[in-house]
Amino acid sequence: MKKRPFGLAVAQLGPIQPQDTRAQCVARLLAMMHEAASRGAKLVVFPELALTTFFPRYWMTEEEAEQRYFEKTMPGPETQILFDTSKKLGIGFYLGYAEISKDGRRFNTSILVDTQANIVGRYRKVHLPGHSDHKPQAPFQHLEKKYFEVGNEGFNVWETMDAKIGMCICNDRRWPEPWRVMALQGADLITLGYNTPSVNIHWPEPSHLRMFHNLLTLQAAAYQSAVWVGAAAKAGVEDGSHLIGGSVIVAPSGEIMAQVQGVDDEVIFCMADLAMGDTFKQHVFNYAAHRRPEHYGLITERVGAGPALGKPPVD
Ligand code: CDV
Repeated sequence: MKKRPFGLAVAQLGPIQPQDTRAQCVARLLAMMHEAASRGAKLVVFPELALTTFFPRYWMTEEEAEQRYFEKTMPGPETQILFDTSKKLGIGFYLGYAEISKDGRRFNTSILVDTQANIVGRYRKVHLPGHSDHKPQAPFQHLEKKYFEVGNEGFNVWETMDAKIGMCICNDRRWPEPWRVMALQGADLITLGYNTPSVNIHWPEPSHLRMFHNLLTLQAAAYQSAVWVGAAAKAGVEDGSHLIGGSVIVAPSGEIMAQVQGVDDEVIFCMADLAMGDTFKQHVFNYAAHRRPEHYGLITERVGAGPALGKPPVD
């Protein structure tokens, strides 16, 4: 099978402190965009909410959050330079940020920008973890359900940059459904950014499980969806709260092809052969030949688990 090389970079961000400015964050993203381009990348994946600290850890009014942390336009005054540089270097990018839509709604959003700096796609996060009430007893909050609406544009794949590229964000990676919906659009590559705290505020989860589940979901999903995965974390200690990091590039075989070494700003790169996904799609995961959707109805009929449907055989 003819190779389909695609230069894929993932740019992990070290911590962004609450006092750090947009301009400082953008300067760090630009430095990594330059490095990614110099290593031959056609696309660089940045994290979820890459322009600010992970602000859902703080209780504040929605109005204050909008003022401090949300983007009213994209590109905006501070982010225009990312687009100008992308065009100059001929590199596309995935960027996560807090979006206020034209009609004033708040979403946890990512965009896909092509090598000519056109915004070709937008994804608004569907699976919002955490809570909307104030939990003063918790070491920090996880208020995505307070600050964001559930995304209203579904899980899409865009044909761009000689590939079929999908997007999701952070918690989405733990659920099989987004992967399958994007795989059913023939995705070659699925991109995502994430902010995963090292502490689970809801139960005393052993800390090693945080990274285990991160890699488990990314590797299983890459294999079961026959896609490449570029997953970019925000990492390290933000204002006393540690984020796990662990950014990776995973092949459709489920193997990790590149992984960060630390919890600072770091670019990883792989010349991904998109044809590897085609092989899996034509054999073990030939969906047209082997899927049996007539037996998957409960996936869309039920939200939570309901009664068991098994009965003794009658014949
Ligand atoms: N930003 C996230 O969506 N974080 C969640 C945490 C809260 C578990 C995640 O799934 O990593």
